[in-house]
Amino acid sequence: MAVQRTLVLLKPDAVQRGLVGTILARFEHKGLKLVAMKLRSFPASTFERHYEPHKAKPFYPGLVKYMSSSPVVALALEGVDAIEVVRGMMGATNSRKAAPGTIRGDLGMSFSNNLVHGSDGPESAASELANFFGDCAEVCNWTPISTPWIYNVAEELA
Ligand code: IDP
Ligand code: MG
Repeated sequence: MAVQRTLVLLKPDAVQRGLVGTILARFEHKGLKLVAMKLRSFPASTFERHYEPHKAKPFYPGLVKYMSSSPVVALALEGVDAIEVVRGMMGATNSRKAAPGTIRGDLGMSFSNNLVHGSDGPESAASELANFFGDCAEVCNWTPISTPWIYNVAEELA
């Protein structure tokens, strides 16, 4: 168990479909802590860096174009095992195959336009957070009053 930070993107389709509040509420209700948030039309170069591991894939040019076609909401979320928790909440990449109860499974029908991104490991989380939030100045260190009710502090946050 470790407290982690992860990068979440509410992709252009989530913003265009008016699902920002719905998706953000799922993360808040789960107990993940919001530590940074911005809505922006990021330049293509931001997504070229973000999707660098997929550079050789045939869908890469279309993916960069889609992500820079409309505003995106970038979030930094924090919690115990936050990376895995968020990935589970997102569901499978292909929204048509994503399990009911997941964000993609409940709200989407597309493989490429799949509403949400979440970092897939500690190293990608660190580089993705730096890409969207620069240095730590844009991330808020704070303690929600709900923390001792969300966690067993002695067991899970010691
Ligand atoms: P993930 O978002 O579930 O981690 P990745 O395999 O990392 O999935 O792919 C990054 C993004 O690229 C996906 O979320 C999706 O938007 C897009 N993508 C992945 N595979 C395909 C594909 O085969 N066709 C079209 N778009 C794809
Ligand atoms: Mg991925």
